[in-house]
Amino acid sequence: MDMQSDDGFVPISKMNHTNRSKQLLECFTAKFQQEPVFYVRVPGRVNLIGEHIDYCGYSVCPMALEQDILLAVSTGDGTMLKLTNVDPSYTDYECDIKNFEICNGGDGPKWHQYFLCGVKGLLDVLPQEISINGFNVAVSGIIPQSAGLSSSSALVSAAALSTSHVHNFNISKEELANLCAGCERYIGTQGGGMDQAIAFLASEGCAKLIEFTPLRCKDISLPLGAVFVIAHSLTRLNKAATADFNCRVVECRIAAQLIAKRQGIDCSTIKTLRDLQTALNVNLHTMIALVMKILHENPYTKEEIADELSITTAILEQTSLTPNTKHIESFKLHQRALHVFQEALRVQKFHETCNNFSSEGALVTLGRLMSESHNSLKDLYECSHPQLDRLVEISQNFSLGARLTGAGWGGCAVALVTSENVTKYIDMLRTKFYKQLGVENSDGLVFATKPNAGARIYVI
Ligand code: ADP
Ligand code: NG1
Ligand code: MG
Repeated sequence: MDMQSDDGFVPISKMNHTNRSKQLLECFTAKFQQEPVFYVRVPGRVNLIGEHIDYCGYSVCPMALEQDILLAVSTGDGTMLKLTNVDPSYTDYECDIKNFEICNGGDGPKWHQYFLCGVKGLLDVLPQEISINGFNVAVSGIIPQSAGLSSSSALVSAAALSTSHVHNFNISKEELANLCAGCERYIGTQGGGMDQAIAFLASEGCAKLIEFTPLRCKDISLPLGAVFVIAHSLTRLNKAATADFNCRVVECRIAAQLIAKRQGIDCSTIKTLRDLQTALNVNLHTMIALVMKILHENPYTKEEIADELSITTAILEQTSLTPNTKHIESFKLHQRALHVFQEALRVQKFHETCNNFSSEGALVTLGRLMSESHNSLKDLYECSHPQLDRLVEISQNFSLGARLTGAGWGGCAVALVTSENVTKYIDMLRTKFYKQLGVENSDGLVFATKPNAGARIYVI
């Protein structure tokens, strides 16, 4: 990683030496009978606003978390890659790094498959003159999993970063972010680039506005006194285990193609709703008006879509669907496209409000935008969960605003709370949410955040 210009490359003395890093070291030495030569840390993230729009090409507002994936690494013998995890429920894995396959079995990928995504992504760009080395890795992760805080991307990104460092390969953070966004798709999910971008480009103390194609990253200074508190709904979804996530991706793609066709644009060149907006050269309000005019609210059948696009259903499956969405027969194009354009507008407003914080009522505006975002994800995008809705509803009543964060279908909520109300808000959730579900100890399930730094390599 090219870290000469910033703090990405850090001496080991600056790493937080905690019980956790001690446990990781013990796990590493017990398994590999040697000391690690470097450590890699990649944070999880919370997305403040801009949900399910990165893969449509629109900007998002995440920040990095303190919760992270930490790897201890040493160069191995020959070309063997050996993985172990401090959590014994993840079984050890090894393979020849020159010859492995990434597969996603029916009920979701195994943990090592995420690691292999990062390895493969990096090896694919490694110049031929660099000889390929195996390596040994012990993993410690404390990002809640399948809960919308991006544990999967932190693992994929940490794998790519360790592969680059083992091979002494100089690659910029931006290149790593782009590369990791692409390689997580080997697991099957067709996500955007938000998680990997914030993992590499985050800086301490600010959230980021991440823009795509090309990837750009701007600081967002969060208003003084604004604290974002994360709460787990105690429901989860592994995004690679079902077709839910990819179904939304393809609904957005098809919505873009259908509007393009009606507007006389060659729809084979349109992959995202933003491609469509760029081709039409109009603003987001006009895009919303087009959705209202062109897309009906009833679900579209595959046949109707094929008819509209003047193609066969077989071609539709080939060009617009994914292997795990080919069986889907009904697509809600109006609702999904409407969410995307309205959410993109909310991101603009959120960013403007943070930049212009002196304006009266700014905190209230930010909170309102977050709550509107949740309502849209619940009603138009249908990616929430009843228990998560309940958590958000309780949170909205005791904060400035709250929403689900990440892909949804379970997972975490994020609420905007003034600093003086954080303790009160957390206590309220303990009583009104967790205790009602029989959970007496909610430590680690609800916590205040502050914007953390991006990926780092700690060298010895
Ligand atoms: P998220 O919303 O956290 O990104 P995903 O469903 O996309 O959730 O990915 C979760 C998967 O990532 C887990 O099922 C596991 O395979 C992998 N994973 C995440 N953290 C770890 C970890 N600490 N150790 C091993 N695997 C992990
Ligand atoms: P999570 O919730 O971390 O799986 C996913 C996508 C993001 C983004 C969000 C929804 C991946 C790796 N991540 O995040 O790109 O689309 O959902 O905003 O697919
Ligand atoms: Mg994920």
